[in-house]
Amino acid sequence: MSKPEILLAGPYPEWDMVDLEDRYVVHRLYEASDRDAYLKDVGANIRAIATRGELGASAELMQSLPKLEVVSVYGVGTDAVNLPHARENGIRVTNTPDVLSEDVADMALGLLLSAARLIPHGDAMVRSGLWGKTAMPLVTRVSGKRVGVVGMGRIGQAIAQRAAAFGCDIRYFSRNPQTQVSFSHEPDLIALAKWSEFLVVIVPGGDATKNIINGKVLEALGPEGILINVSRGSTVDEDALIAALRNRAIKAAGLDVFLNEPTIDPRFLELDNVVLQPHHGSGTVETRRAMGQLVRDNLAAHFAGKSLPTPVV
Ligand code: 8YV
Repeated sequence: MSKPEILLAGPYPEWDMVDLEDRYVVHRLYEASDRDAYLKDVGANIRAIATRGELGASAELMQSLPKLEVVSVYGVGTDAVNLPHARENGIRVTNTPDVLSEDVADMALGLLLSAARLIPHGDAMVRSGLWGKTAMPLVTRVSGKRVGVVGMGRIGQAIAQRAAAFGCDIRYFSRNPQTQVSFSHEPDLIALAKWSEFLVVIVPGGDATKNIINGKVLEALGPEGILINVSRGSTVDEDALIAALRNRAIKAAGLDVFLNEPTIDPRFLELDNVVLQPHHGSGTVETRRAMGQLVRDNLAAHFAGKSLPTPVV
């Protein structure tokens, strides 16, 4: 039997490629200089897309693949996949939940510690030989503070547990209270921001949460407040955030996600009160291996006619 043909929307680690090449005819969209011409050339027989969280799959891409059956996302977020289009056209969609929650939560705490304790600043000071010549500023304590978590899904819970281990007081905002968690639900985001010393954003991306962190929320967080975003760039109004950081309307931010990745707004680079990461919350060997395995397990289950391990649609 001939191997099914699949489209890779973005690169995968070598350990996934060995298995993918073994089972499928793999077409690498990201290597094409002319995407449209490439899709015209190879699209007719493609039955699956293996994509990444930030790349997703647009309706246009799916439309260009008449035999498309399944989209497997290497990531938990499916905001970049046109889910209504997939639903209407009987295209299955899978993602990689759970396996990345702990690492993304670690990144949130890492950014919080970095932004509050000025760890990148201290590192630069030591490297540049300024230690002893200039004073390291006194920094902000993390333990025991009030932490607001925006979004209390699996990753939000992992963040809250970590902050609780630091002796922090935790409240969260979400559309509905989560009955399985013991933290206090705050239905008003502005009230949560006012109460919080640190505000950590981990809601799914997409239209429902676009710019949920706006100028008003940042104003409520206030000049001693620190914002952490490990969700999607779309959840934060970047103009408002840059203005708030510039004017010291908030103290600092730690960001793993941006609107235009990887070509982020260059104004971020001029700020000394923001810690920047290249969307790498899930980027540990352990988690990326598990994510790749789940992508491959979903594809294998689909082509074997079995139920999908982690279906979204
Ligand atoms: C990944 C993510 O970095 O899970 C998600 O939704 O955005 C991240 O875990 C990404 O999917 C890898 O490309």
